[in-house]
Amino acid sequence: MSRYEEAKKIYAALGTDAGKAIEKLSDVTISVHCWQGDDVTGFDSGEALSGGIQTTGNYPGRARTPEELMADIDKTFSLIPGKKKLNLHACYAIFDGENPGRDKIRPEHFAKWVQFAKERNMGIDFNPTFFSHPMVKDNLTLSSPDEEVRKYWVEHGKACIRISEYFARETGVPCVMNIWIPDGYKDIPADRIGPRARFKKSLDEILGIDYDKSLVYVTLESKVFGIGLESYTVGSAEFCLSYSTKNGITPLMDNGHYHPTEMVSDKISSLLLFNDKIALHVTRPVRWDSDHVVLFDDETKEIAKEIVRNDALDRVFIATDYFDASINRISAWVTGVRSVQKALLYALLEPSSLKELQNDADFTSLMVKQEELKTAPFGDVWEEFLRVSGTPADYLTEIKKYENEVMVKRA
Ligand code: RNT
Ligand code: ZN
Repeated sequence: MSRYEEAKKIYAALGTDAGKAIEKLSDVTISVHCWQGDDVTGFDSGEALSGGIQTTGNYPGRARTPEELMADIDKTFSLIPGKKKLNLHACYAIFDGENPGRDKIRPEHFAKWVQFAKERNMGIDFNPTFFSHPMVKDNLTLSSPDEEVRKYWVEHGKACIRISEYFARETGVPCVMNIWIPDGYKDIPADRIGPRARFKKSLDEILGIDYDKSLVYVTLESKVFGIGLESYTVGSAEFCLSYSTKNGITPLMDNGHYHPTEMVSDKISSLLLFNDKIALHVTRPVRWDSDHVVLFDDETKEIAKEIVRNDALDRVFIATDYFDASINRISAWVTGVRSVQKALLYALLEPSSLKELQNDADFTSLMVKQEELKTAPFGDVWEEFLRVSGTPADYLTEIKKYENEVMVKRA
């Protein structure tokens, strides 16, 4: 008997069907962020990364051109099992001629990405880029008191909705367009409501354009603070959640965007009760919103359990969001996405009988059963998932080879 067959029996005795878990996981799409490949640099502005987010490290091999990034995405995706979608930022526009500015970017500036996605049979998600740009004034964009600045970014938001529609039409897969602004203040503000009122107005203006809501899902990502923006963030949790609920868009939670003892895993159920869809940025905050590579750790497992237990795999847009420049970037990419998938598989292997133990107030058995599951032969089921999806279990050898043959040559 193979290790997987043995494992299947053990899980059956625990009350779950490992074969069904693999089948379900094969159907889950992960929206993979493109920005791990080049340290969130993009191609459109030549500006340093701003907005209170930071990539650290200078491991060799950063993708410097669209061609290099596409090649790295291909290598990365070949080592990730299951269904994928490509998550782009507006700063990854590819200009053949002149750069018209972020307020005037058009679908044609993403034609090469569409071709790339179509050839690989996948959809595209999108993000307007409200950072790393000279029009970010005093750390403000959509909430700026300078009307010229605010309007510029409103136009950017509208342009991005058009591009998102184009992605959806071309690929045949709806596009999730996520709005996140870095706007905030380093020190104690004198007016907290003013910037939020302007942000609200800006969002109203962006969403006021006529767009096809079956093609574009607009999501809104909140944040607690950023580097240099420690005292006040315009797009706080309360703001973003209230705005989303009131305006029928989708809330997005990034698990690096809350106070350290606040857990996104605990928030998912509440949001599911009040929203048709919700969106996630899965990351790993270490002491702050550090965007470390996602690992198969407790909180990632707990987030996955909440999605699976609540039967919400088709209601949660799962995207990754991390950037590590201190290790091989492709390995970072693959490890992070595989960790999310491992967590989902782990959750899919949880027996539903645990809920009954909770309702029967049998917390003794609940604790023992939960601990028992931790040492069940999960790895053998994961390896079977890799096998059926035709992905090698060992990705390190392949990546080291690519590093030597391709990445180190990028001087
Ligand atoms: C920043 C947010 C945001 C970005 C990306 C690049 O704190 O998490 O999602 O990471 O848009
Ligand atoms: Zn995020």
